[in-house]
Amino acid sequence: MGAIQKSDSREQAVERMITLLEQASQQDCTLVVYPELALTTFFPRWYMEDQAEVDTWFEQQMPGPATQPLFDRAKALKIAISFGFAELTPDGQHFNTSIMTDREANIVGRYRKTHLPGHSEFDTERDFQHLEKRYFLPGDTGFPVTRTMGGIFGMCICNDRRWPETYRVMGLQGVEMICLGYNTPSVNSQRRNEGPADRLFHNRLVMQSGAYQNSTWVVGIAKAGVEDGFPLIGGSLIVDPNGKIAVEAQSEEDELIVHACDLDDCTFGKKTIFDFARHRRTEHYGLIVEQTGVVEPAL
Ligand code: CDV
Repeated sequence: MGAIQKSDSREQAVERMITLLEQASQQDCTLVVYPELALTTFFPRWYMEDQAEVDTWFEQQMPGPATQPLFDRAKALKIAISFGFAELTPDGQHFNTSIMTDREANIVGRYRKTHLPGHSEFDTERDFQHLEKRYFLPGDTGFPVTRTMGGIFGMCICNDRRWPETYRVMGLQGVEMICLGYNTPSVNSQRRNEGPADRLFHNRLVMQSGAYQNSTWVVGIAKAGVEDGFPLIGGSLIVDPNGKIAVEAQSEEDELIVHACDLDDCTFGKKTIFDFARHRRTEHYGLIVEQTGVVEPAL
């Protein structure tokens, strides 16, 4: 999806999502994946102190009044969908969430972002803010997978894609397709010379590795373009279970990319080099869960 400006309404975003859905139907798609925070601008770039204002960016119902038309159209076209939004739960918790539906528009999977990047207070050292740690709680879902449409599907969100643990936890549940959306600034706010070329390189690097090392399809979808003066990379792609890019977006506008993903293509890698049951050595992996930060050996 292209940019969504701060002044754009959810209804406008949903209208664009429905247009893409119609295009997908013309090409016989059975699943359409949209980006992280697909209904609004990437609001964590804005510093807000008033919680009532913050809450205006969140959805208290899914589907809700603005999103019901998307669910209705998806159901009519028999297309499963996955998209991200800011979720405010009935008990007042704030999450950066993605859902997935089946082809009848029933929600069959819900994932809440685990690896929240950024910071929680205004940071004068950065070129622009990234306040996800201010507005969201770390997800409480872990990385569940869902059996639907004859396959095993999982989700993660944006920064999660940079962490090998994300893919491996789903890989250990036999995942065959990981759907993920992202909003990645084109420039590193803490290192100006890290621009779009580096950002796109890392984008491909992490998703191709995650796909290959777990023999799964990865569908990574950008919100791209310039939102209120802040550029986001594009580079939406579909990676096959061998780690190769099957198709990649060419624009930073609303653009449908399509690929016929055969989930059986996951079998070869899962039965050979990445047959986890035969080859993993968990007796040596303890540090990964016992320790969060780096502990260097004594000098
Ligand atoms: N929305 C994100 O999670 N963005 C991060 C940026 C901050 C690096 C990302 O991993 O793309």
